[in-house]
Amino acid sequence: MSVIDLKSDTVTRPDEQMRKAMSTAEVGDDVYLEDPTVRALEEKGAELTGKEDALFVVSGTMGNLVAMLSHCCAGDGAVLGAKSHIYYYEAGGLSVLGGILPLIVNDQSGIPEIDGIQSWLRPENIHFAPAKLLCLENTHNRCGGIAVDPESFSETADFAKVNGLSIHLDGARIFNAAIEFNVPVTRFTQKVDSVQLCLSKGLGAPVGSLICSTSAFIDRARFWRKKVGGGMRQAGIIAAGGLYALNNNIGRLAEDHENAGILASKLAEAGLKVENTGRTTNMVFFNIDGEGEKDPVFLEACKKRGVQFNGVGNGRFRLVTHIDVSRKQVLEAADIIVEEARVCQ
Ligand code: TLP
Repeated sequence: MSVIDLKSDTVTRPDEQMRKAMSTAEVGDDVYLEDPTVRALEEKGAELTGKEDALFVVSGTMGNLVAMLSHCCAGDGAVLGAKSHIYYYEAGGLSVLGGILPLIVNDQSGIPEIDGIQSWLRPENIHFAPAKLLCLENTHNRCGGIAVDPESFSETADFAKVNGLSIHLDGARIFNAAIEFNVPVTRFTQKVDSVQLCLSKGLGAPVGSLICSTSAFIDRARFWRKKVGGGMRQAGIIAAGGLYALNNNIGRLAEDHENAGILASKLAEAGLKVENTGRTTNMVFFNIDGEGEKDPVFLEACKKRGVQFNGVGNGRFRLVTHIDVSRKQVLEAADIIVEEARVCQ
């Protein structure tokens, strides 16, 4: 039985051409700044995002952490969406390793509310941890994979800037947002001081993320990456996969969005409760009846028939389309999910 894996866009495997690029990559010791392939990847990331420089890190989580450590000192506050990946899914690294206080704001629409950000802009006072940084996320994972439009994004970023906050963008899927609105990725990245982008999500590389920012910031980030044990040696082998992805796999993200749209329509037509968050990119969220007690049974029944995906709690499920799932498989998966949901509900 072939498996249709919709758990995440992190599950992709490098194809033949990407593997060839990796196996033939020129390498050196990157801690000595001697790996030409890592350097080429960093230069490409900086060029695409319109930043001066970039740094290759092992994961999105490390990219966000190292960026936050480079922006803030212990005791500083970072304004974060309550549903942001940094707050929800990164094991509290910012507080454990950086002594940074999360200042939480409602981000139900995919972006922190301006009133909420405002409420953390408190006067200097010995009682308050000062707000130093605002973190944004685009596309927004837990809010349905929603792509935040360039206008709302700019309005929020401009508000933060005018009020003296630095801005970090968790752009794990920033190319999905750019493709969705058919704008250059710089429409988003020019509004922020630093961006973390993942090579190992929809872009299909096996490992890695880039932090892109000014040269001075990247020097600081390199220092922090070393402190958290992220200095790599002949990393060109994995960087080559990322470079191949940036050169070849950005445009095709549109296919994943189309496939997610088809999947969402199929489930909705069959009467499943599909969340409609507007620009949902490569993710589909849907709900089945109950408080979550049927979730494991439903997931297992689909898995037994070759369709894998994750529950995110209380009868809510996420399906993610990606480079390793074809249109035909998406249609097959929709039929199986609908049938098993009927049995479970
Ligand atoms: N997200 C993963 C899980 O951790 C939930 C997924 O399957 O979607 N920012 C965003 C917006 C992300 O979605 C993720 C990964 C990360 C950062 C972290 O990236 P990695 O997994 O490379 O540390």
